[in-house]
Amino acid sequence: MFALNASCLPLGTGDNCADTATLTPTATASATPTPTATPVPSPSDLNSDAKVNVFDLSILLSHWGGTGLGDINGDGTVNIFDLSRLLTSWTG
Ligand SMILES: [Ca+2]
Ligand SMILES: [Ca+2]
Repeated sequence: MFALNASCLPLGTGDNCADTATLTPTATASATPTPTATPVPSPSDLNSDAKVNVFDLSILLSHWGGTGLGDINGDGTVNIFDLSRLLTSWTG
């Protein structure tokens, strides 16, 4: 099919006025799944409820001076430094 081109003067068979523009398929963007951000569990979330609040504070205080649970910074003792980290991570 020839496209009407008013600015073209047909010569010979008129092929010179043929619409030479070819349709090139455009790449369609395929839907790529967007990775969902996985919340990084806070080490201050001592009871693993995805919040850092009074319950975690209670756990920390109940282990105060000891080891293990509540030792947020992993230095072997539950102390003011762990409390500081917990309060910094406080979500309420
Ligand atoms: Ca918690
Ligand atoms: Ca500690």
